Amino acid sequence: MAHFALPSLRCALAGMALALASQSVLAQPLSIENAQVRAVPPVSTTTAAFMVMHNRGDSDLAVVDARSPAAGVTELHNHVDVDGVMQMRRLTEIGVPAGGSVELAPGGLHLMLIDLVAPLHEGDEVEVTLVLDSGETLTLSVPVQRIEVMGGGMQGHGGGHRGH
Ligand SMILES: [Cu+2]
Repeated sequence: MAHFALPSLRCALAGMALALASQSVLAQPLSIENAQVRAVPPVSTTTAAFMVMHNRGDSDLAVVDARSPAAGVTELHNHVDVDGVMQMRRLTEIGVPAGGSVELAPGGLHLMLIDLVAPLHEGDEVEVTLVLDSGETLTLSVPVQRIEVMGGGMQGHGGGHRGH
């Protein structure tokens, strides 16, 4: 009988471990959902990462820097409409209000991965570390995914850096 009881005990333990893991994430004010890195052709030396940032804390926070071993430089970016032309702008921080969330999505806020050290393939995992204004860091393993282009806004994205 003990043999049959074991698997469910293991399940319970795994469940507890999961609960503990998510609790430690919650102890950190910032939690990340839906993170993804855009799959790009091998010739491309830049790509972008998107995600939803939730601030579970009681005070506003800001992501002030990001880095990744997959890229020489990682920057915080936004798209702005300048006289009808979408341009990318580097930001010094991305603020996340207390109890609120901010979405990094194609055509808007994103993390820019510049000078990729190697081609990224769909299905790869890219390590991305976010640096908060508190000095805390949060390291994520972000899957590389094909991201459909919605509308023409993203057309200028890849060319943005090359075009300057
Ligand atoms: Cu960008």
